[in-house]
Amino acid sequence: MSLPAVVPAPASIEAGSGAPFRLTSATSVSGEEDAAAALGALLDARTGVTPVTAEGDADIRLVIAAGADAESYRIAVDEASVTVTGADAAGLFYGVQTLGQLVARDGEGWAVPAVTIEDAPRFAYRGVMLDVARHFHGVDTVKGYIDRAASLKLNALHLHLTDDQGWRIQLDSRPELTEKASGTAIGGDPGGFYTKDDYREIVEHAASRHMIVVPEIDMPGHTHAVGLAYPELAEDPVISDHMRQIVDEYGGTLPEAGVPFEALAVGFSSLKIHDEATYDFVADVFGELAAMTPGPYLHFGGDESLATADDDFAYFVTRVSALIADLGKTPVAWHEAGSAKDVADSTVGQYWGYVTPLEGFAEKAQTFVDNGAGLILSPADAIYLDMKYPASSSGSAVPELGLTWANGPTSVERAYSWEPAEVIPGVVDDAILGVEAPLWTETVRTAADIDTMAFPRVAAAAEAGWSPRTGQSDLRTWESFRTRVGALGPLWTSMGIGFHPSEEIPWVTE
Ligand code: TNX
Repeated sequence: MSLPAVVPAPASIEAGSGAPFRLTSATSVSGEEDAAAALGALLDARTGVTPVTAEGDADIRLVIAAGADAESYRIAVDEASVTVTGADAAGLFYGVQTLGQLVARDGEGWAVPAVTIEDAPRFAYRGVMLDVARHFHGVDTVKGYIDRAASLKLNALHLHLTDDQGWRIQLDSRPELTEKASGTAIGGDPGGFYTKDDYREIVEHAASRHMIVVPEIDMPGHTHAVGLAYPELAEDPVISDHMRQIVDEYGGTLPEAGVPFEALAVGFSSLKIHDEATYDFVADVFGELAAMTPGPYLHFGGDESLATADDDFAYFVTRVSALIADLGKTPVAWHEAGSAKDVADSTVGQYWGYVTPLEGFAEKAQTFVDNGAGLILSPADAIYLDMKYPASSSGSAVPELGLTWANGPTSVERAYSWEPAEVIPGVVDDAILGVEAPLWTETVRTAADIDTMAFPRVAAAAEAGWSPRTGQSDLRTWESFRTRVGALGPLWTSMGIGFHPSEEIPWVTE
């Protein structure tokens, strides 16, 4: 018998020999209340059957038993009962997600195959990033994305809250930011921002799904919007030939100081590096954000600062990383910040180069490894979810959504076929904090667009972050993955996920 399909692949899974557990309207559940509620919602959406709550040993038992690794869980299913044991609340939640994937049609009814699963994550940090600056995405969309990501055992939502096109988070210390720099987005679309209550709601919803929020305020580049609120902090835009080409190709107009920027080009803006007012601003922004954010990380960007001189960039990164560390938070920055040799030691680098690094990229990333803080891996030619999908063989054109700069179009197979410990030479598991799949939103305007771009490729990123390394499990192959993902089609549909029906995947319809 073939093994039931679980994504991301569990550390160990063994099919039992007995009959399956049958789910009926009489099925009872006992144990942890939050986990029972999560399971009830999942089963209701997938099957229409909601287990009844019972005291003591019910048919489905949801238990926390401390002692095993953080976030780990165990599932034992036989004909009579289902037991899910988490090492902690997160582990139990992940066990419930796996159980949701195991439920399958059984004639007219529903059943869970006899199976034993023992599972624990490979990496502590498993993230998705959503860019809400290029196009704004409201609280409900973000909450939906949290639910979707958590179902794949991802535990971090990185919000790219600011960029040249807009500032999306309200701050009491600097109200002009949202008053003057949040109203627009790419292509003349409306902007928007999160109030402090909105942000709190997102943080709380994430926590209920065992996710942290990692807020990013991108600087010293990607700061044109700051100049709309505080012209005195911003340098004039620096226009390159490359930018002229991008604006020719994708439309819009070149940036102009004091005018909202609605096109796609990057690398033209910079904060003033040698003005103390800049650091007062940075202190206000990260000070307030630290107080609003229970998670340990504050991301300060640092990517593509092409309009900032190299030594100015290093000076800025050194100061800002130290400022964040002094707030008691762990700074995170895109890997370019590793060119500053004095970046605060606790700073985590986020690598966005390719699966095979281009010249210079690995060296910058190495700084964070040498400092002992390590790396989050986001290889752009594999798990940048904003890259286009390939055209289907039926001859339809390359799908409209998405960009191509990172060796795109990016197939699901390419999103899957890389191994975290083989990206940067010498950087293996102990220096890798985890894996994160970014979704930039230059072309991504709606919740449906997010679903299409993320699913199924985000499942490949989840497997890279959670599952045993390539070669250490029979399940860690593209052939296995595509079959297992295909089996999730009906579950994803029941969750309302409008996934891209990639023809690389043998989708099951029920
Ligand atoms: C690069 S890679 C960016 C973003 C763009 C993205 C589009 C990196 C850290 N930054 O500014 O939105 O490409 O794919």
